[in-house]
Amino acid sequence: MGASDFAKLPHIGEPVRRKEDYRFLTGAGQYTDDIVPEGTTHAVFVRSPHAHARINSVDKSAALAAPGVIGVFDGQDVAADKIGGLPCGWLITSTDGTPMKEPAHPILAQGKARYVGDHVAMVVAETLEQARNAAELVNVDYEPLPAVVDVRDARQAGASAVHDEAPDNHCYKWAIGDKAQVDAAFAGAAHVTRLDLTNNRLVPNAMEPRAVIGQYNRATDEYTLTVANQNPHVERLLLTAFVMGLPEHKVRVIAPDVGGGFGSKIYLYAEDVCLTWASKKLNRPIKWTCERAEAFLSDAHGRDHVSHAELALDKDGKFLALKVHTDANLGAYLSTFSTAVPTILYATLLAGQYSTPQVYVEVDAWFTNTTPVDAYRGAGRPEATYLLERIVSRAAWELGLPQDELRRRNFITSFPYQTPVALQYDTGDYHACLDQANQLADVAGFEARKAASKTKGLLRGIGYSSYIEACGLAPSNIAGALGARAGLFECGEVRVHPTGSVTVFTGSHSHGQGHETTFAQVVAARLGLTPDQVDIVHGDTGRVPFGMGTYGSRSISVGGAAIMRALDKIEAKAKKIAAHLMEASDADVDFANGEFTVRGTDKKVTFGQVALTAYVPHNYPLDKLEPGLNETAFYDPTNFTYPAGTYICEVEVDPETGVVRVDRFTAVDDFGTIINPMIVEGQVHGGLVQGIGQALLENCVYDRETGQLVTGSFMDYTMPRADDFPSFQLGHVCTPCTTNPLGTKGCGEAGAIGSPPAVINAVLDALAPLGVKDLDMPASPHRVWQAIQSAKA
Ligand code: MCN
Repeated sequence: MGASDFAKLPHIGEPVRRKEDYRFLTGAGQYTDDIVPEGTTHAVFVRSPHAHARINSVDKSAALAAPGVIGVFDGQDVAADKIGGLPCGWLITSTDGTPMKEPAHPILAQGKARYVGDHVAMVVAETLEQARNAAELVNVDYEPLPAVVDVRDARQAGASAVHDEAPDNHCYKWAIGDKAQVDAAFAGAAHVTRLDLTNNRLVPNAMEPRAVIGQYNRATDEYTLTVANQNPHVERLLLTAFVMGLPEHKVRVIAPDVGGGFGSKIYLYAEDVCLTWASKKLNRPIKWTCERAEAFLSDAHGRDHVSHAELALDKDGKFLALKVHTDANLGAYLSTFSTAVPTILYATLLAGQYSTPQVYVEVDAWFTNTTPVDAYRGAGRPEATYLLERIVSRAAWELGLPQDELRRRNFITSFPYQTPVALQYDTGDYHACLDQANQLADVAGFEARKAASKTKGLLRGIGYSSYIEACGLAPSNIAGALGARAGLFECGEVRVHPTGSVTVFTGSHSHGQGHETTFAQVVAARLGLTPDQVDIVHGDTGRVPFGMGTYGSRSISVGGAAIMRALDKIEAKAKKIAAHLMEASDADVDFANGEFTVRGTDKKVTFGQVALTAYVPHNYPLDKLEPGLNETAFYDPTNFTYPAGTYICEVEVDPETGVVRVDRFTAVDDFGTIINPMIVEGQVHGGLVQGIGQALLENCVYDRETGQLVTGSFMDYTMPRADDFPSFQLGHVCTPCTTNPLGTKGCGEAGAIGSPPAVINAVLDALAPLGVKDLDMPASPHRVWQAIQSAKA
């Protein structure tokens, strides 16, 4: 079935209420911490209080003698059992052909601790309190060493080395684009706009903290790892093949209800391995649930780029070339996907929505004594969009053009479009998004609102951002060529029951995105059922055949497409059964609205009759047909999907206090065919809140001297709240994706990608009369006030 026929099916585009919300809203969800296997013990981690320190010794004796303690483990125990380090899933090759530096990432520190929060020991006790008390008795002899936390320090000659394997802290130098062509274009430019910027480090804060239960069954020699995770099969593969050396079939990974992830639950973490490993040593189930302050130290952080960009334009404001250099902070160790974020997921997006003929991007990635950095909602694409959309607005101001006008002059208008940085966009209508955004945002009324703000002593500004992202990760052949150490297909199994209801097993994982509803809509639409007749199962390697999980807004476009493939097989087999029932050739059978008909006759049978016949095969052509109606498909996409849109933000700034208030925010997105507009709207709202949060409030700060995490709790790290936002104005344009059978483009990250530059551009527009030309995120009152004072000075 083609994407255009699919879009016309019943339930597609319907705002079906989320099936999963009944259990969530009535307290019937089953999160990892709700699960208490018989005999559960509790783990507490002893974490380094130093950003960098030699570990001279770990004295476990007092902890081992404490009440209730049944085990204390440190790096030496890990080494003795030959448990490997945590692997990195993406190999980046430097421009000189050498592989990235890949120092070992032990699950419990060996010899050195490399960031505040690094795991040094694990205490297991009968109760959580006993484990906590005993953890205080583990006596670690640390010898503090100098620490580097900022890339600007890490890259200095003579900086303290985080790893012996990378004495200059350099992990890799990577580049994309044609430097010579870019230099030539700059030589002939009428105007060059330059910009230095920092993309601030963020701490992901899912509502449910990470949680793990490790269990071992002596009778079967099998492990069960229950973990708040976004991709249980990937977790199992990494754990078994790369770290513990176990056969995959002896480990079952269950990710039950998961309360948000935003990327931070993609990875194989040290805690997951420690609990699995120790559950066999102690022959007891072990549970660990992260504390909120502990999560600030131990969950992979996001962003943290320092960049310089230059945009060359001709006399008419047409972009000639873009040149970017980025220093990316990877933290102390390479987290699972960390190395792909500032390269593949970032630099390849720097063409944006524009027909810039030449783009050259160079990335240096550095180790620092900080928590590892990895993908966080958007992963690389927010960093690309922030840089590009900031420099485009700056260029517009320098040329005296309206922000939207310069964008219009440079939009790509013909598809497919091959960018100079590897990606090929299949569809889009960037003018339509911008036009609709201008209309919804009532840009025509901006000057009047600005005058009204002025009467209150406030400065009003307007900011644009026209983002594009690549999601639906990923064509395995492209990902493999770019260094991925895994395939990125998805798997779906459709099991039709004898009574015609359906259970679907998907390798995608829902942790807030509503898959139980939208995937059911897709299956119901295809089979002529209601969404209530379809159940979606995910998050269990023991039930789902295989899966690559959820991140990169891939689930509907890749996971949904795998289900569509399985449905194609179901339909083909069901037609054969229907043909047998109606004594016709299956080539003459059509299927629509849950009914099989024979072309040119009035014969018909229902999907329910066919399902029953599949399992009650009396009088069945067994030589031609197997009983049963159960099909599995794997789908590997041929391209990414390219959601795009224009966001417009309007702010009021109080020049006396530096306080910024977002007064209006308009987001017009193109997600191709939309399955459930209500869920999509919720996804956009969530993304916007995270993006605007980064622009105005959230900031992860390390002390540059001591390496201590200064923003280690919600007292210092400002999470956005509902009253920080206006009611969002949303609009949609639809150019269906041409490379998947649903026509969908991912929507889960768009808001977080498109919004930060819109906000900062709006603040800069408001402050322009005061001479403020630059501002880094977050535009906190203090920072805005300082910028105003410096401009005055
Ligand atoms: N959808 C739709 N029509 C479209 C596109 C999507 O109806 N054209 C629906 C999908 O069927 C799905 C939801 O919207 O129910 C999101 O789909 P998709 O864009 O495919 O994204 P994923 O399901 O793969 O979710 C991942 C994405 C990412 S990468 C992050 S990070 C993120 C996000 O989703 N983390 C989230 N949204 C989140 N929402 C919640 N509540 N919690 C998180 O951790």
